[in-house]
Amino acid sequence: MTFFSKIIKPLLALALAGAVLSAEQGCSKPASPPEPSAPAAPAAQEAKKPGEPRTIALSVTEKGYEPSPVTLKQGEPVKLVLTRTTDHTCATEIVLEEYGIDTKLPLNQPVEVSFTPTKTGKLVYGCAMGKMISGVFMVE
Ligand SMILES: [Cu+2]
Repeated sequence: MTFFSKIIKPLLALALAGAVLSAEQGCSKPASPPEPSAPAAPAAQEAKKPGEPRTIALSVTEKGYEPSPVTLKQGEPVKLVLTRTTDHTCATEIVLEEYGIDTKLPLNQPVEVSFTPTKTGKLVYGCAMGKMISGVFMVE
């Protein structure tokens, strides 16, 4: 059986060598960390940037100033965007003496009024006739 062993031994040796090689390849693979499929997404940007006023849309309808009451935060600047949509009431402006506001509201034209509430509590604004028609901010 020398012929057989002469053939088999080299084959075995080759097979062993192959096994060792593949094992070495397996071990020598660089242990690189898995690549992230995409770079980390930047944190979602907030609609309101720091230092920018909070925007509050108010309508002036036949029911008055809407919505009301609106809760505000003390020290947080707000930008009111008022749109008067009716000509059937006397609420043709917004008056808020505490913050020096007395602004005409042309029909169907958004008007911006900005202020920063400095005191907590109820804040009543309204029309120019003693706030016959009025709305309320609750400052917290
Ligand atoms: Cu009035």
